[in-house]
Amino acid sequence: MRKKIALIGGGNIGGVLAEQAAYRELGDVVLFDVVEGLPQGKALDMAEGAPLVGADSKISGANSYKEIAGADVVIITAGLARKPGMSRDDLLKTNLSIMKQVAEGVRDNAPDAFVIVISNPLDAMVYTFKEVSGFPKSRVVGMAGILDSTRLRAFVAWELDVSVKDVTALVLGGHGDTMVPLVRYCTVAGVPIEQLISPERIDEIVERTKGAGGEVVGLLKTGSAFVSPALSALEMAEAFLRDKKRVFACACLCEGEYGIDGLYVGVPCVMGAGGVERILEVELNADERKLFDASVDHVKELVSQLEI
Ligand code: TXD
Repeated sequence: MRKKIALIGGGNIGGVLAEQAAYRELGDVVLFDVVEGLPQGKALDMAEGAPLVGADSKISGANSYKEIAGADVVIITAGLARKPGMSRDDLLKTNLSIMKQVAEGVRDNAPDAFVIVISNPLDAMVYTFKEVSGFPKSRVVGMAGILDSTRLRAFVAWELDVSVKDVTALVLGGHGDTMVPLVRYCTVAGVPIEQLISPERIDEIVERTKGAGGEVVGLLKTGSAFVSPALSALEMAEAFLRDKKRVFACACLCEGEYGIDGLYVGVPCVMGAGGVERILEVELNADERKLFDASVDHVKELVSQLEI
């Protein structure tokens, strides 16, 4: 019996999620959107291509939440994306009302699902979903740090002309300009990058990581990154579905961890069949702690604007 994956939002990221989840046979896929025909058309196209990849997952499109009944995993991209000149926080008001609607739909139709929120502003949207749905914190997580860490890994690999496979990285904090790339924990096959790259170049790479989302928005002009976010969320979904105990930076509900009480913030966690199974508290030096606390303060301020 294949698992069921519901994708709420059939836009740029939702489309890549549906294609990759189905073609990798992570489970049967239901692509949900409010636009009539959009999810159905995308699903039909992907289903017709399945013979070419030999994938037998069922792919369907839906405009009714009834179609997501019993989903094991729900990945949410519903909401507006940034345009050039916009910050992620500018999306708060519009995406807040959408997220409330989505949370009710998921709560009422897929009450046992593991939920990955992608919509921006991420830290506020995942908090909103948790508050409205009432799901346990282990089953509600935000996708952000894994993407930011992946971007840092790519930049380091390009700098050193080494395989992207051999670079590891951790980016913590809020998913925005205050995110905290932890240089001390970034390595190439275990070798700290500070032994391989000059301080000046490391600073430039850190700044590029923090601005990477905006860099793509500036080039695309009509929307934001969609392939790397989708693949990041699929790593999380696969860790849950296949109980892989992966360690990622994700937006998790911290209740005491890192001295945070009751906020979703990007921290390292272990992800498996229990969802967010535990949060790893890594040692932060004084400078890292200062940056992390500033990022947490920004998330706190953003969440304080929510009227849930
Ligand atoms: O790292 C991250 N978390 C970020 C997240 C990385 C990149 C993009 N980030 C955010 O994801 C972005 O700022 C947006 O808030 C979401 C989705 O981005 P995407 O690029 O997929 O946006 P699209 O292409 O506009 O798709 C959004 C879809 C679109 O088809 C709408 O019709 C649909 O959302 N939508 C809804 N679906 C369900 N229910 C409701 N109410 C709804 N409203 C709009």
